[in-house]
Amino acid sequence: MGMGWPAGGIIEPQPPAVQIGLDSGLMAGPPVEEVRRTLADLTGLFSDPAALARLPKDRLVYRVQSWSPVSEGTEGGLVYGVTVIEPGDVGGEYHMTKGHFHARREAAEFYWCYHGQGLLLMMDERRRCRVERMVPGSLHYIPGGTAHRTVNVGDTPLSFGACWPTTAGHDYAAIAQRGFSVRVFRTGDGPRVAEAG
Ligand code: S6P
Ligand code: ZN
Repeated sequence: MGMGWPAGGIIEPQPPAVQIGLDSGLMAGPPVEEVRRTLADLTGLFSDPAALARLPKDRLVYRVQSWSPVSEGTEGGLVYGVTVIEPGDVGGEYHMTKGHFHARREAAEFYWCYHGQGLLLMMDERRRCRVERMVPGSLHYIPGGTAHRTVNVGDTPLSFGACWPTTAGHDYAAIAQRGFSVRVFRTGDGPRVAEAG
C-alpha cells in the first residue's frame, strides 16, 4: 500500500499520528522525539558563570519535542516541534534557548505560543535585534537570515509550537561564539532587555 494510501474502495479514516495538547502544547504519539536541555548542556549561555556554578547542573531549562515526517534534508518537507521552557533564571537572566541561525539562511520559520509569557529575540547577521512578546495565541514569523532565541519571562512554563523546512538545518556556532546582542534580565518592574554588545 506504500505511503499509507488505500488501494481503493471504501476509505477508512485513520487516527492522526500525533496529538497536541492545546493548553500545554505537548505532543503525544509514536513519531514524537524529545531532547532535554539542562544547565549542564548550556555552559557559556548565561552571562554569570558564578551564579551558574551555584546551581544544580541537572536543572531542566527546556525541552523540545518534534515530529519529522520525512528525513532531515528532504526537499519540500516540514518539521513540527514544540519547545517548553521552564520558569527560572541564572543570576537574574531568564531561562532561554541556545538560539541559532538556520544553516540554509533563507529558511524561515513560524512560532506560535500555547502557554506562558515570553520574548522572541530575532537578530540579523549584522547583529541588529528585534524583540516580540509571546503570549498565548501569538503568532511569529521568523524570516530567513535571522537568528532566533526564546526567553521565558513568566513564572509558568513557556510553551510554543514551531514549523520549519526539513532542509533548514541548524547553525549554533555563531551564537555560541558571540551570543545575541541583547540579554533579558529579571527586575522588580518585570523583564529588562539590555544591550549585550
Ligand atoms: C527549530 C526551532 C525550535 C528550536 C527550539 C530550541 O528550528 O527554532 O524548535 O530548536 O526552540 O532552541 P535551540 O536554539 O536550542 O534549537
Ligand atoms: Zn529555528
